[in-house]
Amino acid sequence: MTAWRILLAPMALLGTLVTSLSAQADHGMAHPWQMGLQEAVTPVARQINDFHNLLLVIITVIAVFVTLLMLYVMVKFSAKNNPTPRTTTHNTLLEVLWTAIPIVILVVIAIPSFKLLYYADSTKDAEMTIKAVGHQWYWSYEYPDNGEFTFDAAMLEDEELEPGQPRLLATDEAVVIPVNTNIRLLIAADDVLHAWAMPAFGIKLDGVPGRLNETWVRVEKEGTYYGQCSELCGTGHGFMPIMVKVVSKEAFATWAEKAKEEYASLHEKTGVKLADANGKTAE
Ligand SMILES: [Cu+2]
Repeated sequence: MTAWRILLAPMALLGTLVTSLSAQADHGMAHPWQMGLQEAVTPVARQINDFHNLLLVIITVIAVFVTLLMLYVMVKFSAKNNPTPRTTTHNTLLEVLWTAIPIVILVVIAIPSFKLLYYADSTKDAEMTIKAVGHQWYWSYEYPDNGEFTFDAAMLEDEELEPGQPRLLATDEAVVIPVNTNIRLLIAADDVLHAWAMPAFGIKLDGVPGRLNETWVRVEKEGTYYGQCSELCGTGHGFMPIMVKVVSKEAFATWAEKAKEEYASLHEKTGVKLADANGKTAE
């Protein structure tokens, strides 16, 4: 009992420290001394956390089992304890078992893994669409459903940071999205490979020139979240972060009205007239 307490005390202390650190921060980003993954704020991220925890249990059991087995063999069959070894080479039962058991373990891993892949792939009932395009070295965003506007988001330099804004993560313009809304995310690039990665949302998807990748997001908690480009794209790779502000649906509607006036229109920028849901193009 006492031995357990001694073993558990530092872990409990660490747990308290980690909880208080994450409670302090209202930002979805990595923290000093963070244990585990960032707090999940989407259904996909939550399932990724659960899957990660399942793998953690499996890998721990395997590592402990193999370590104990090796220690046992090293002691029991050492030259001192076992001076004249037997010359047996095959054991059918053992060979069948050490083939079959890993297969069972892999199947146990594969089933939730594939389920999660399909779940994260796309949503059938998207309420709106946002397109993110990677450039060397900034992101641009398009809102085809909320006034067909587009804007660029570039990293803030150290001297431009406002108090509380994290270095290398904050951008001049934020991607504003409404809370509790199914959003289709289209990700592309116009020069080289980039990747739009947002740990708290469980998203990391490549932007590929000439190809449109799709995923989806439904954020359940308002706040500011930070991510980074996660595909090596050149010298500015570390300097094209992603900043997402998740706000209430009402605040989003107000922002979109303002953004329509403030930002460039997609028509003007691309010369393309977007078709609405009925295939009608706007004039
Ligand atoms: Cu990049």
